[in-house]
Amino acid sequence: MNKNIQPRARDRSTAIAAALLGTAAFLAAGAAQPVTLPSVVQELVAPPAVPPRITRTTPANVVVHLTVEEVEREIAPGTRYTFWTFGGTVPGKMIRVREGDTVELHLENLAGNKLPHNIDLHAVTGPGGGAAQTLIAPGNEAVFSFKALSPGLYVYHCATAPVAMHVANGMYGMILVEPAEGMQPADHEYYVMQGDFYTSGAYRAAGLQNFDMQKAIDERPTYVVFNGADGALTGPRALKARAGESVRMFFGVGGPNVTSSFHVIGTIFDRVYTEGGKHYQENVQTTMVPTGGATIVEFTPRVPGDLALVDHSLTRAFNKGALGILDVSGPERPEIYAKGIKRPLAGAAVVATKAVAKPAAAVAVAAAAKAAPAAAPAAQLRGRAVYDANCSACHQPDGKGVPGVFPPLANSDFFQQRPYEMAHIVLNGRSGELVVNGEHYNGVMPPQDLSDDDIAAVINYISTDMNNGKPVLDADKVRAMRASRGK
Ligand code: HEC
Ligand SMILES: [Cu+2]
Repeated sequence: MNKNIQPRARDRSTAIAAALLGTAAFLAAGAAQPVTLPSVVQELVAPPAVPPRITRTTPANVVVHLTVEEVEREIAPGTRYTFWTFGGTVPGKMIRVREGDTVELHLENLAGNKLPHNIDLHAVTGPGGGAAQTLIAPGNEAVFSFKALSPGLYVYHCATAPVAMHVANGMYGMILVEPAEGMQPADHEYYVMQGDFYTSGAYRAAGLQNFDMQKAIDERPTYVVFNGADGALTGPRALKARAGESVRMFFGVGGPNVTSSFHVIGTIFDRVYTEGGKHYQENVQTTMVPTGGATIVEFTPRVPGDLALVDHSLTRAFNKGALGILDVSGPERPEIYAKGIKRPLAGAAVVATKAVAKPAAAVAVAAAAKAAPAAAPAAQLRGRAVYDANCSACHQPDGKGVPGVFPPLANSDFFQQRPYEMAHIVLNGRSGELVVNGEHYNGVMPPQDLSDDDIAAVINYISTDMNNGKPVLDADKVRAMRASRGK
């Protein structure tokens, strides 16, 4: 859409200088508005919320005030990053207009910002999508108007050089141009965008992280997340619906580099407006969304439970953050979705029954362990995050393991005897005969690819929160272990 998103240095400084002259001159030089259109001010709400459906049946002049804000906040629990944003959020605030509307876009680059920015909207018909008209230094406002000719869901993004860096720092959002005839109502509308982030430290490394340009050029993201942070749509921030209610998602990919195989585990999309355009496909499992592209998906959950939004390139979902939850409430419908039955094979019955009885006694101890005061809340949070992401799949979210298959980490006599030595197991893996709480195990634990900090954090978390013990390790000790194993 934009041929000159990377203006030569001279053009760029000219444009910034022009912008510095101020809005009055800029407005005088700008195209006149058709005075006949009624003026409407766009309501802006934070994602995953969406501005209300349009009920107007005639065109308007829609005034949009977007502020560019450079803000430092968490990209993961305990991990901070400086985001560049449209409206203070990633993705930027969603704009919703009607086919035939004139959009009067006011872009303000706050005085406290460090860099020039602009906006290129894919909904614009014309070179650069508004990039040249809106390129401004901090402390300035640009006003630019365009007519929304074609209905659809469109990405907007900053197009200031280096463009990939501005986008990688969160400078993207979406504008929905509703068709003139309007859209059907839906019980829930949500706004979700995927983006890839490149930080100097590893995934979930603690503290303030810098942008890593080389990782971006190599397209090796540290994070691939929905709505600008690991966990932006999970836990208390999960999306919500009741079974039988219709859900519409406006889903886009800001990038800058990674496309999405967008999938919601546990549902089938009734309709997918492929690439955010006019026509829909029906009964779709996974839809491909390019960077700088979008889709509208509609579905109706039928049974209660957690539906997981993922990029079905799954290491992104499970190792880089591209995971969200739609929490569906409502009555069970066993005729649609049965809970099923699990039982041990005939030969294994004795072992399983014996083992299942055991943890019951340990539950009280585990509950007591939970009450133990935390040494350092930040380190403990981090340990928990590392545990949830790397250990819980096998050792179970509550640490009680699976009898005869995965040994317990909660109230484990084996762990309690030499807690610090357990870092070796995490570093190097373990296989062979093992006895935990009198139960025999003979499995394989693969080595875990974690930083020294993360290994210390997770072992300390298991010690304090699952075994009523003390923190036992720091990163230096893990480093020494790593060196001594030649690993
Ligand atoms: C792929 C499954 C898997 C994952 C993931 C996994 N483990 Fe294990 N873990 C095992 C198995 C299997 C054993 C028993 C190995 C054996 O039989 O020698 C084990 C044993 C252990 C033990 C010693 C036994 C005990 O109960 O105290 C510790 C400690 C441990 N794991 C910690 C972790 C930590 C910490 C993580 C996450 C960083 C983790 N494991 C991730 C499968 C896993
Ligand atoms: Cu920018």
